[in-house]
Amino acid sequence: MPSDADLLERFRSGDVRALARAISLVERRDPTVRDLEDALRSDSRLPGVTGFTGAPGTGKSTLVDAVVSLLRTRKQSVAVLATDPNSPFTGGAILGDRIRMQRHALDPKVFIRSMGARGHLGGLSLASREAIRLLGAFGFDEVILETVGVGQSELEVAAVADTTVVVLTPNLGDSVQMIKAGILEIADVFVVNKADIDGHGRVVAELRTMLNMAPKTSWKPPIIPTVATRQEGVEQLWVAVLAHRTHLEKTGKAKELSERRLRDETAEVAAELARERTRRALREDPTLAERLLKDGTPYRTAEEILRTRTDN
Ligand SMILES: Nc1nc2c(ncn2[C@@H]2O[C@H](COP(=O)(O)OP(=O)(O)OP(=O)(O)O)[C@@H](O)[C@H]2O)c(=O)[nH]1
Ligand SMILES: [Mg+2]
Repeated sequence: MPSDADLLERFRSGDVRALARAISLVERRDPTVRDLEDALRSDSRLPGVTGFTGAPGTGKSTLVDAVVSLLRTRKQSVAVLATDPNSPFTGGAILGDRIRMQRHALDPKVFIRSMGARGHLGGLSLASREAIRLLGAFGFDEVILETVGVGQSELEVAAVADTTVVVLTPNLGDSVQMIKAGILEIADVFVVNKADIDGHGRVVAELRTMLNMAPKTSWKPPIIPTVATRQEGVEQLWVAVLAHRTHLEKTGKAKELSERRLRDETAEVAAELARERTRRALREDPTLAERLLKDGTPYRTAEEILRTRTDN
């Protein structure tokens, strides 16, 4: 592995391996990436960030692949971050079947990378936010996040993406009534994929009824039917994503959102630092640890640690 001494230079010159290396540092929470980030700050522009989430096998990767193709015909560069909440760190290895985008593998304007989330302090959102800033500094126009909708992962994606696309299909066995709680709130755009199979119309109709019953908001999530395997509906999908982006800009929500996220991210990082500091104090100070065990006072001990310890 090349040394990191010239990482900044290689990154600036557009060396994709330097980008991959920087994201690995982020993934491992290696603080040396901070110098790179500081140096890059002035180059940074934020890319458009679109998240795709949905149950396993709904066709997210196939759709994302089709969106990548569409964006490439428009001469836009695009990075795909595929995250799997069930996998440990991948070090950038492609998560087998989960990503079906091999046809873009040789296109230098397409960057595809997977990130594992298991065991990641602060969850996926901290790592993906940092990765998105790096991708922006590297010059990518668009970033697409794909995550399997299990556990909390779709909420984490929604916390990072400007626009969240929730992918449903007719053959999930669950009718729309059984859509996981919380999904309606995070969806900016619904895709009902696999429009080529039976039951599609019913899912669309049920979803529409359900959305009509939801409280009125300034943005009503559109429902886009697609056949990802045939690239059908993909242009309409992207029109909907861009319309949502325009809505965010026009209503001032884009600015509000990015400010709120910076505050939230800072709070999350602070929580993570405090956690690390506390674990270290308890590990390195047997007296403190013994007292905690004897008295059973986690709150008081935590407050004391935060009040009296520093990291250096
Ligand atoms: N009939 C039909 N099959 C589709 C369509 N889109 C995707 N598929 C198939 O559905 C299967 C799953 O597609 P993926 O794109 O891997 O789905 P995914 O949501 O990324 O799956 P995970 O990442 O494992 O959650 C594959 O066999 C696809 O070929 C579609 O529009 N119609
Ligand atoms: Mg996939």
